[in-house]
Amino acid sequence: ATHGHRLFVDVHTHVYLPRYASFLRSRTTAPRIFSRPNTDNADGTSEERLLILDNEPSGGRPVGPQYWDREEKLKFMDRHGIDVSIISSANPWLDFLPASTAHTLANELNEDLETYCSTSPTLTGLHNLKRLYGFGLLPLVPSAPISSLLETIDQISKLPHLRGIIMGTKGIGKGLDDDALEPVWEALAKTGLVVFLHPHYGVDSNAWGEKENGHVLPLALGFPFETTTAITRLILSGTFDRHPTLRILLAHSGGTLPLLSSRLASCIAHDPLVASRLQHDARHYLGNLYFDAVAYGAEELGFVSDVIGRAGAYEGKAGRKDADGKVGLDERRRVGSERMLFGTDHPFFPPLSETEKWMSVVENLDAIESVDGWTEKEKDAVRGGNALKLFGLS
Ligand code: 5CU
Repeated sequence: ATHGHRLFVDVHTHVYLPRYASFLRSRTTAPRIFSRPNTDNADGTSEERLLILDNEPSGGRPVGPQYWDREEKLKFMDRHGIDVSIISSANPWLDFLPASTAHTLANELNEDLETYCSTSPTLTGLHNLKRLYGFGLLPLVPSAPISSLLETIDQISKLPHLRGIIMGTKGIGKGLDDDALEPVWEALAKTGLVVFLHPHYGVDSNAWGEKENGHVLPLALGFPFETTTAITRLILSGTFDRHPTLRILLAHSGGTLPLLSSRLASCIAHDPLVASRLQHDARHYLGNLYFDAVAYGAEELGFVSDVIGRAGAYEGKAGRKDADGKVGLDERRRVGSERMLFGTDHPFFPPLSETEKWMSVVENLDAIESVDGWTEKEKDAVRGGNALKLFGLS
């Protein structure tokens, strides 16, 4: 480790496992990987491109070993001083498959990921840790039998290097607030597996207008809005009242939920259909959640920690408990920072031209370093200590 005894742990870092990449190469419709002549030079070589969605601009994006090769992941980690990564399959996971194929492939990919991690190098020094751990996959596809989801949760919970699952927002077709998923939340709460909630679809692309803006609007806005809607629906379904020990990690610092949680609370309080449904004010539930620190700005991270840190003031529905002597900003930020965790989004957001370090990583590390009110202890925890605790690695 390059930072003394303080470890850097990346909780938001993806892979298309070799078996999944081969599967995508065998497909003729999105999602798929296809070859085409390399447009950068006319030397007759071809390049592989990944098309995740049918309407992606410029025929998808170039892909290479950084998407599947473990050596590339480790090189990236070394280059950025990252000691441990908790890797997850990248979107769109198994969403597009029929239930039985999804079940078989999920089980195979979970075994593959266990091997990928368990045979990774051990960290040198005091820590008896591997450099890679993982989030497994559930066969969350339309009409999946709940029994196949429960079986796969059981499989993952027995694979020692898998510490959670990554999940999109569709559930088995009706979203995460689908009553049919109740046994799944129950099983996840019981196993303690961390659920990494991650977007894929964005929102209705009509919102993006007619100007060509590349990938910017769906990625910068659509992704976080999708996460915001999914987690808000889960909160409204009372899932956290029934399963307060569920551990859900939200991609991209929770999207816009931190900014909108007081508005959400107010809308609930003014809606007779929902007002009596939840045990707590909506702001309370942010204290049940974990947030990656993939927001690219110190002010945003500070704000998110502030909002998480205030969640404890909203137990029950009687309004703010500490309305008279509000807890100070530093204390709220300290409490909130315990639920925030460094991430990179590798191999997405590669630099447009060759650089030693990736701007996307440097920006996220600089942001953590510069949050007002976070002490060195809190910054260290966000860079790694919180992840070691959450994933049972300390
Ligand atoms: O750049 C992108 O499209 C993505 C993506 O698809 N998935 C992700 O996790 N980050 C960025």
